[in-house]
Amino acid sequence: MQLEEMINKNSPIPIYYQIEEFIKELIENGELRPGDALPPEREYAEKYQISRMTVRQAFTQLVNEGLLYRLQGKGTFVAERKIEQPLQGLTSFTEDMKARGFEPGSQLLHFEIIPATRQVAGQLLISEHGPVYEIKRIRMADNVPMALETNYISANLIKGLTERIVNDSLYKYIEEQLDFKIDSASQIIESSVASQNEADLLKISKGAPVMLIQRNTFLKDNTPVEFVKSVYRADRYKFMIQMKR
Ligand code: 16G
Repeated sequence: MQLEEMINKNSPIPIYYQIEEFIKELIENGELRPGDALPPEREYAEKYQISRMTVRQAFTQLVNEGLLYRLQGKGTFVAERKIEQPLQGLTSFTEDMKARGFEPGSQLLHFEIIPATRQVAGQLLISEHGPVYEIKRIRMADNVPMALETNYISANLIKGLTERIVNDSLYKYIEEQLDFKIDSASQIIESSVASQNEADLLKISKGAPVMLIQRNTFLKDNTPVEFVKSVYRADRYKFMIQMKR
């Protein structure tokens, strides 16, 4: 299909939006694949007799949605497909990545037992200043940074954590070594933009869209087992939830 067959200049639908839909379709049906370069904006504009600004607006929108990315001086390219994460199951990062055929990895940034702040104590239902592990990790799929994760875990509940353990899977240790049953969680997801530090660690640009996720996880008897704050790349992740009426 050609763009001129698609573009209807008399339509009330803005042209930039029609271009967006056209490019989305090319990506969806595999005519444009991850890593492929798009024709320069100027070429598009001339070929289809539309203004360069309009083409730029369409490209920018798709960059913001994470479908395209720009490389300075090189052009605009098709991004990798986003990882679609179902929200019904309570899974670990390691399990999620393995299920998708990615090699899970972590880079440990910080591992320390600290006195719980009021917020952390409130979330974990322990006394303020009680000992908690503070664990900061960059979570990776095939060596590509996906998320930054900060876990707070009561050191009186989950004993014996080490740097080696959290370089692997925390949930595996809790369930297989300590024999606790991780049972339920509640999660809050909100949108934000990457700070300079987050951008450096996630290898994205400052101000790029990210999702902030807060997870409270509980054992069978409702004891809080972790309080986690994560920053996920919005260009690589989307969340899916099934609903029933
Ligand atoms: C996921 C969880 C996080 C949990 C981690 C355990 C979200 C938003 N967060 O990243 O709460 O601590 O898995 O992963 O999904 P691990 O067993 O691989 O260490």
